[in-house]
Amino acid sequence: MSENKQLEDVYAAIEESAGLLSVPCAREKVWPILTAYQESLAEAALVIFSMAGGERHRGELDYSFSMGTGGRDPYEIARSSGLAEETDHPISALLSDIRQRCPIDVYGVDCGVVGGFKKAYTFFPLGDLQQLSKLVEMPAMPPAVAENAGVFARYGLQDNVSVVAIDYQAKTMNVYFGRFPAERLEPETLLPMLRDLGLPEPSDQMLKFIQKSFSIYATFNWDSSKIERICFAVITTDPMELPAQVDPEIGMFAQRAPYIYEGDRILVYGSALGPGGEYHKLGAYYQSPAETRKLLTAFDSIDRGRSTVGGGG
Ligand code: GPP
Ligand code: MG
Repeated sequence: MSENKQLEDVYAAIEESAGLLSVPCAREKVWPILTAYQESLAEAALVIFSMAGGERHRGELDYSFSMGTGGRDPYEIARSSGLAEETDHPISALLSDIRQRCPIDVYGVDCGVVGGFKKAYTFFPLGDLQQLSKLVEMPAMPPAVAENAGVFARYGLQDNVSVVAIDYQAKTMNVYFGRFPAERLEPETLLPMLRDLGLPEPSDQMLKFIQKSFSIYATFNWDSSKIERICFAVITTDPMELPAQVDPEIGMFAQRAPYIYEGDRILVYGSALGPGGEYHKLGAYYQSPAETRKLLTAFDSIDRGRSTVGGGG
């Protein structure tokens, strides 16, 4: 397939997804981003369309894709293409701090149809998850990560960092924990951890959802020692998981988001908890090529027998 045809296909799918959510999609906003990352998209990247429920999140569709580590990093591309503003905020040095110190398997990029370029992701090798103690030594890391690291260590997550996300617009960063034993999710372990992190108690339905999660991620900023939110993600092909039940728009997206692989649609649901309460979200895999299945397993719990993904896979 020619690169242009491929970008046109991705663009059409973004437009269709935005349409499902009544999000205005302007070609002049999305197209420059697709062309800036054209080479990555041509590698048949993993492509995910995401949305979140509730008033605060309505009106946006995010599109994310994976990116190889062979060339420039995603933030360098964003800056050189004018998609990200230059800043003297410490966030601008974080990706290079991580690159210098950690093995990176693959990058990721996250953009909004409305908001434009937002995030860069670093995915660590599955067999070489990173230690929180290594992250906190990085000069550009928000101090809040060090301030909360003791809590994560107390609950056994210190060696399980699977991904870091850097949100250049929100000036926040996420630390993702993966491949942890199921016990970490049991209420006796989880509830004291959330309390120690200064977060409210989740509802009973969220607590039940959390039991199935393959990834826990916390959001930090540079201005506060407090965690902004914590999110639990469940990967499945079930279009009726909790977020779809509580939010009809999430349910609709779970049934109708476009995708181009065999079998059932792969869905990653999230439930997030912050000082303001809970909200839910969904990422639907649009493209999930065999060679990037690895990424899927990074977030998967197949090895724990708790995932319903499989089928085609
Ligand atoms: C979770 O973040 C999303 C991912 C880890 C998917 C990335 C996949 C790629 C192929 C790049 P989120 O969107 O739930 O976090 P936030 O709340 O910060 O938006
Ligand atoms: Mg998101």
